[in-house]
Amino acid sequence: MMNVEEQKRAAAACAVEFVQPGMLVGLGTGTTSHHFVELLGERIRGGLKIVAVATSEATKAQAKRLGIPLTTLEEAPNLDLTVDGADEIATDLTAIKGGGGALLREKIVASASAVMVVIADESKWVDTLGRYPLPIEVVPFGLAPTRRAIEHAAAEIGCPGPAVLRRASEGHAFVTDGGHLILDLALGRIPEPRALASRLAEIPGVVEHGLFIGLVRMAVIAGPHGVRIEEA
Ligand code: A5P
Repeated sequence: MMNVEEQKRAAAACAVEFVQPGMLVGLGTGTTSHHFVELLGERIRGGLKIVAVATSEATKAQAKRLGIPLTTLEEAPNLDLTVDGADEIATDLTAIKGGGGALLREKIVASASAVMVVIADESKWVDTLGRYPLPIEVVPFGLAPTRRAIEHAAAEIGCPGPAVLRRASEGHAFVTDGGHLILDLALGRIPEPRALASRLAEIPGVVEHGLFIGLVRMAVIAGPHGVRIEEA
């Protein structure tokens, strides 16, 4: 029986087989993506030729260490495939991302990709999104009214919950690679992700939210006994 770390590794190992020679590949962020990048590095050492775009400074550093050739979306605006983790993925393949704080770059990279594949252990697979607090990236200026507007928007669509400023382990506010802050919106349940997504997008001060809707083509889910593929 696989433990959670082995499940993450197994999902990553399955997805790394989707990478074909010559592809432009988006590299996700987080502990599951970390396995994927490591396994991709092994394939590259074995002769695979691809070029990648990283979704965070952390992933960029890992890819550089492993000798994975990197480019930017300026050089390569159309990617073939992005493989990334998720905090939650629902049966309709809508997802919550941003637990690692990289949601903005992750969403830009996923949107620039022909195919996005999510890799996850079974604990991320849910009927309804929302048990995991929704990360929302905001600009520091005007944090208090932005937070109030976010809480108001959530209450309006019937899922009230506090938006809590994310802190780094040292206690100060967590700052994203783009220099923004994260508010984690604890809702418990998001019955209508599309409605919430469009309300959040209207709020000045919100840079991006962690709801990924219509972006995920395939999910590779690993449970204690093996891996399965869910398709949209
Ligand atoms: C990073 O910002 C996130 O979107 C991650 O992809 C997500 O939090 C999953 O991370 P883990 O693979 O570490 O659970």
